[in-house]
Order: sequence, then structure tokens, then C-alpha cells
Amino acid sequence: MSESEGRFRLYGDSRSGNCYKAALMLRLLGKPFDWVETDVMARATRTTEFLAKNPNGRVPLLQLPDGRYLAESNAMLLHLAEGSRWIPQDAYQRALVYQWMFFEQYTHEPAIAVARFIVLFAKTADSQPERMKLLTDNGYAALGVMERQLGKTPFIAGDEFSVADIALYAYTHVAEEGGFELAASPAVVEWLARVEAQPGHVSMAEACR
Ligand SMILES: N[C@@H](CCC(=O)N[C@@H](CS)C(=O)NCC(=O)O)C(=O)O
Repeated sequence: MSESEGRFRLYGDSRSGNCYKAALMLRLLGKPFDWVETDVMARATRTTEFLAKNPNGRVPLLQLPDGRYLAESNAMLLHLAEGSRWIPQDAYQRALVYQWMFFEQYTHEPAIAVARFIVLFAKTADSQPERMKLLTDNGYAALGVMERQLGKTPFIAGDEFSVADIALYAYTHVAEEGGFELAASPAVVEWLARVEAQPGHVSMAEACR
């Protein structure tokens, strides 16, 4: 048996919030894994070899200890945290966690993560002002939704820290890199600190390696 067999293997780009979600979850659970740096800018996710593992050609991609693959960061959070306190037992509370994870993928990530990608990596913000304006408006709207919720509850789906907090933390904590000011969202800023205070929390740079 080789050394890497029997361990999780996480293919990811260390600058990606989606990849950070899975890496942070594995660290919080204390599950050892091998990180496989996969450079999206070099199109390493679009090779024939990678597409055979994930037909969607994207990271993160998790290989389970038994060899099977799982794509989609939030599916990874739900799979890895199965049976833990980070997924509520109560059906309604669990549905609220899903609610915020779907919000993250449909409303938050497509604005905030994409704006950050354009500013920080593609560096094409100046050549597409209309798209940047739309992403910025949509991103602030998403932050406004979070601000309203976090003004009422300490964590996004209620009183307890859950996988929904990990999903939304990943790109909110680096939203300023996409040009978003967080100062106008004090409840969001306080929540970021609460997430960072969770035992075992590690930064993106520490998690993704
Ligand atoms: N919904 C997916 C999004 C994954 C995604 O967009 N991954 C980006 C990096 S953050 C990627 O691999 N891009 C490379 C490409 O599209 O070629 C998830 O949550 O895992």
C-alpha cells in the first residue's frame, strides 16, 4: 500500500475560496489529506486527465480514501461533516443550513468570487466596467442579506456554527480583494471573527497546502 492510499486527496488552487472550504473542513475535522496544487490559470483543470476525474473541469475535487471522486465544494462540506455537530440533526435546522449553502452558490459566490477573480487574477476589471458594476451591485446585495441575518443570529443558519458558515466564510473573508468594503456590514465583520475563533480554524494559506 502506497503512503497516499487510505487518505483524502484534495485537488485545489490555493487562491480559491471554493477549495479553501474543503481544506478548512478537513482541518477542522482533523482528517489528514494530501493537497494537489492545481493551477486554474494554467488550465490544469481542463486537461484530458483531469476531466476524466471531474467532467466539470473545476476544482476543488476531492478523492476519497477509497478512490472515489467528489466535486462541488458544498457537496464536500456536507459529505465530510456527515454525522458531526456542524450539520444539525433537526430536519428544519438542517434545511436552513442548506438554504444558506444554496444562497452561497447561487447569489453570493457568482458575484463576490467572480469579482475577486477578475480583479486579482484575470486583472481585466478596467476593460469590463459594466460587468464589474453588476457584480459589485450583486455582491453588495448578497452582503446585505447576510448583514440582515447576522444582525439576528450569531451564525448564518442560527445559534450554532455549521457548514453553512464555512461555505459563506470562504469568499466573504476575502471580499475586499474583489473591491468590496465590509465596514458598512458590522454584523458580517463580527461574524467573520466568530468563525475565525472556532477551535482548529486555519487561514487559507495554512489550510491549502
Ligand atoms: N460550484 C463549484 C465551483 C468551482 C469553481 O468555479 N472552481 C474554479 C476555481 S474557484 C475552477 O476550477 N475554475 C477553473 C475552470 O473553470 O477552468 C464549487 O463550489 O466547487
